[in-house]
Amino acid sequence: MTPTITAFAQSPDRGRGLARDMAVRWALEEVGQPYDVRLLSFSAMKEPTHRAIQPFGQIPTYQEGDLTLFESGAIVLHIAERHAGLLPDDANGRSRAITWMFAAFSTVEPPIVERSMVQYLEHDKTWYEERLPLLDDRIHYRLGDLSNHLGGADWLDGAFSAGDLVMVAVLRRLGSLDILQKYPNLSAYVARGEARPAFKRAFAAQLAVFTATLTG
Ligand code: GTB
Repeated sequence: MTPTITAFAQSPDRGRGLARDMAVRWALEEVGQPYDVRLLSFSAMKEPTHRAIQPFGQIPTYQEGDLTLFESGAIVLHIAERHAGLLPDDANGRSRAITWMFAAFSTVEPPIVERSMVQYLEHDKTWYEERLPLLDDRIHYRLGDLSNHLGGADWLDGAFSAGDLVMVAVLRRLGSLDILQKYPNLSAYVARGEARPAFKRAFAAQLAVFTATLTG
């Protein structure tokens, strides 16, 4: 059965692939699973019909037969568990790959998200200029450790896995900030992820949604 995911009808990232449907699309492309996309406006996301499948009124969601999921991490894990290609065959390797998914979401991403929220919501506050460098320090603290762990390896633990997919998606949220460039091995790591054919297909698909909003 072809799964259906939800995504922004008009993504605020203007097609940069930073919204959380991107990781889900990428995972589906990695395993070769075709999918449909239901695009939602901001108001539709807050309707009871959508909240029935996403209690927080957000994207993405994933529907496949009688299974409905939300939370991009849970969706990527579901895809990785049901298809070959995103988790190692051996049980310990699978657990380590899942550990990296959690590390991406729970340890690396929080200061990155907090910085973008402060930038977005608090730029006019008196404390803004003082707060930003503190948040940058917290991001650097995590990136320094991640960089040391990755060293000269291509991926975090052997072959590319769902752990790398999620970690690359998280690091991409640093966008055009001059932060990732200070870690050449992490910049190369993200570039390796973005060079994967599955990433390119997923990126093109979400970009097409944005392009359609310009022409339509
Ligand atoms: N923990 C949830 C998950 O991983 O699925 C978080 C889902 C989430 O944050 N969804 C966001 C959403 O629906 C879109 S992705 N927001 C609407 C709302 O809450 O009302 C977050 C996002 C949005 C925009 C950018 N951007 O413009 O760069 C990047 C990321």
